[in-house]
Amino acid sequence: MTRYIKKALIIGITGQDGSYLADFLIEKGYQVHGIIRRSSSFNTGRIEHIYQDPHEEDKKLVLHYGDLSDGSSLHNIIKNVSPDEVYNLGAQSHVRVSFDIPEYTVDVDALGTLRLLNAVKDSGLPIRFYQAGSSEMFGKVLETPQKETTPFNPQSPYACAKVFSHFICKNYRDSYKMFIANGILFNHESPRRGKTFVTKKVTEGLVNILLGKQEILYLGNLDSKRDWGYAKDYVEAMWFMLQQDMPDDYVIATGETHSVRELVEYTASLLGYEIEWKGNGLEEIGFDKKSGRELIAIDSKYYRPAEVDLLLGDATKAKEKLGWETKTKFKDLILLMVQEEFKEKGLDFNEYIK
Ligand code: NAP
Ligand code: F7E
Repeated sequence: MTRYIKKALIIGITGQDGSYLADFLIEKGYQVHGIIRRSSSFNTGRIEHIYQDPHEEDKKLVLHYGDLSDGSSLHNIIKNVSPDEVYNLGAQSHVRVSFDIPEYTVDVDALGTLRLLNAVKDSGLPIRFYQAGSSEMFGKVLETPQKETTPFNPQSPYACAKVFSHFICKNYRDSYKMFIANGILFNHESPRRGKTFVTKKVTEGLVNILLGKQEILYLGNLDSKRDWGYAKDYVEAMWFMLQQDMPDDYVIATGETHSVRELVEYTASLLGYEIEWKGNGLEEIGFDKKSGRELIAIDSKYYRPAEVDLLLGDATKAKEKLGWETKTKFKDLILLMVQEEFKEKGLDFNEYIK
């Protein structure tokens, strides 16, 4: 019988962060439990490499059906699993989509957190709880760089829901003396990033264009700026937050900001293109200076009713208190995402780009 050091429950285990966190915790010697949603198709692609036959005993990874919109499932799972640590990474996490399905987003991203907190509280167990807060909560920023004390000014249903979750977590921490840490994580990306988020869309799209699998890449606002880090680095920070003597809130960021335009230009340069821009607004196009080929065009459907123009995080507190610092900055991150695009297609980036 395997001796696990602790039991963790991850809500959102099938997502980008959940899958990296599961890898990280299993490596540390945890037994990892994850909540997955019922789906008519497989949604476990990101955890396939650690998935085990459900009939195997004493597994390092155990999956349970549940949903943040269903409080009874959360209560039952918490009761049956009795985890030491709970990581709430479950969310409708797409900001643009949250404008299309605002009630659903708030139900899952705000009330879902409350349901989970109640399940943890009612269990009476000394569970440590991590809440996945977001730099989107800073919204139209009231201070730059943004840190733990910067006021929130959310600009989307997604961000409003995350602000609720942040404060209800603080409220439960203060009211019931629960160990709850709020992470305020700036954008973090990886080869496992969902395909409709901009870093994945750009790296995958431009590689596809180079390989003749796609004609053109349509994007929205090229001028918004983000502090982009690597998801694998960021899940370590979540764990550190739950290993402290006292629960607290932490900004996790790289301290660098880049525009979507720079993201396109840098990714293209790795593939041997040199991007030049012409036109304005919806008419703007990005083309390769050498061949004259059009690579980027604008589609208004990717614009948001309200945009977050600039995010830049100050993670000094995390460095001082958690000893956490990002290992991967923007250029390394984009390079590793491009290399992985080639690998997924059975190609070697260094061989191909000579
Ligand atoms: P993601 O890839 O979109 O994963 C979201 C996860 O939540 C998936 O496992 C998804 O399940 C699950 N989920 C969605 N609706 C659910 C529901 N009703 N009940 C239970 N689970 C549900 O997101 P991520 O990038 O890994 O982000 C993880 C968390 O951090 C999210 O809360 C996100 O809002 C937050 N966050 C992300 C970033 C970032 O830059 N990545 C930054 C700050 C905060 P399916 O696979 O079935 O869809
Ligand atoms: O957009 C612009 C878009 O969708 C980044 C989520 O993980 O991080 C993520 O939210 C920027 C925005 O991420 C396209 O307008 C231009 O300004 O990759 P994104 P996000 O909205 O910052 C935060 C921290 C979270 O918490 C969220 O869960 O890129 N942009 N053109 C585009 N964005 C997308 N998706 N698609 C485009 O075509």
